[in-house]
Parts: sequence; structure tokens; C-alpha cells
Amino acid sequence: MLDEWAGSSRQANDRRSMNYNVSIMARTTGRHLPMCAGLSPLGRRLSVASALAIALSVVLLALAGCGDGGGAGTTAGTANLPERDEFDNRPTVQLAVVEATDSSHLLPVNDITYEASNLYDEALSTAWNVGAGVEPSGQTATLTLAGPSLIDKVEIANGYQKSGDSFQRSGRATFLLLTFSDGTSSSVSLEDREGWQLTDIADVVTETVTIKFIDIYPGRDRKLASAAVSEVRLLGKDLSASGDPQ
Ligand SMILES: [Ca+2]
Repeated sequence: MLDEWAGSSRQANDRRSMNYNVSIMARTTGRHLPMCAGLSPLGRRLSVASALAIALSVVLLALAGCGDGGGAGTTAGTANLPERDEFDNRPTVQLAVVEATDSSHLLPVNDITYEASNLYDEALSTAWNVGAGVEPSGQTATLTLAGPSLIDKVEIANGYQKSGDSFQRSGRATFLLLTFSDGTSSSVSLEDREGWQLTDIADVVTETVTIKFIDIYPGRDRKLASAAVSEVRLLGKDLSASGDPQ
């Protein structure tokens, strides 16, 4: 929905909608005009004028409706996306994440939280951690970017890397599925080790990234049966106006 081609398609639909309205209007006008036959010339002129006034109102309402629809359908930032040639020259950066939500997380323990916001706090000692009666596979966390961005790499710190013991105690991701705001996905395979793991993905323009646990390296604590990811870095090009190189 972020690409300009989607916008062109919507405009085409709007035009088809407007043409349809005009077509209905023409048929309606044509059906009523013969009823003027028994009127005086002045009456016929007034009737025709009335019909034209109604028709004009219909067209204006249709245009107003199309305008509203176009505004609602134009996603935030779409109109401001730079041309591909222009943003190809922008530097690859770590993209800013402004919000995270998740399908589930472990309850806090002694002020230590396990929410998805731990995925982008630049601390390997904090993690998004799921389990404790909830099957980790299928759980999701959604990161919202500061603006529309092109992503071509992700860097992930697998497991709960607070300590070697924490890493072994919690499960780690074998595969993560990343889904983007246009509905496309990329699968990321991860090794069972501490530290950062960099993965190239197919270029995608998006404003959100949803991370799903697909398969798990089981943790040592089989009762907790958790799985964790400590950090996710999204790398690519910021396509918002503020992403212009200085
Ligand atoms: Ca963290």
C-alpha cells in the first residue's frame, strides 16, 4: 500500500467509480426528459434546467466523495515518498523504531519486563520473552518504524542474552518470519548462539515489521518453556523527508 503504483490503481478505481456515477446520471436524465413533452417550452426549459442542476449536484457530490476516498486511501507518507532514483542514494542506516506491541509476553519479575519494547532498547540484557503456558511458536511482536522505510537487512540478537545462564534457560528462535505492511514476508534462519546475526532480506518498503516465532531451540527450563529474542535492528533507508542526507 506504500508504493505509488497502488495509489495509481486507487485513482483508476476512483475514476471508474466517477464514470459509473456519471453513466447512471445520464440514464436517469434520459428517462425523465420525455416526460417534459407535454409541458410548455418554458416549462420544458425549466425542467431541463432542473435536471441539469440535479445532475451537476450529483457530479459535485461524486467528486467530493472521490476526494475523501483518495485522502483516506493514501496512506501516511505515501504522497511524500521520494522517487526510487532519489532514495537509492540515501545511506543505509539503522531505522528508528517508535513502538512495539506483542501477542503475549512473560509477566514481569522484580521489575524485569519481557515486553516487545525490549527488542529495540539497544540492550542485550533485556528481551521479548514468551512462554509459561503459552506456546512460543506463533507468537508475534510488531515493531512500528518512525516512517516509511526500505529494509534490506535485519540484525538479530537471538535468545535472552542477559547472561550465559539466561541464554540457556530460555528457548531461542530457529526461524523467525518477518511480515511487512504490504503483506509480504521474509523467513530468517538463526543460529543457536549469543551475539548479533546479520541477515540480508529482499528489499521491502514498509512501516511495520511483525516478527513471528516459527520454530524454537528448546531452553533448559522445560517448565517455563519460553523463547526469547533480545534485540532486532532493522537496516535500510529512511524514505521520509527527514531521511534526506544532510
Ligand atoms: Ca533488548
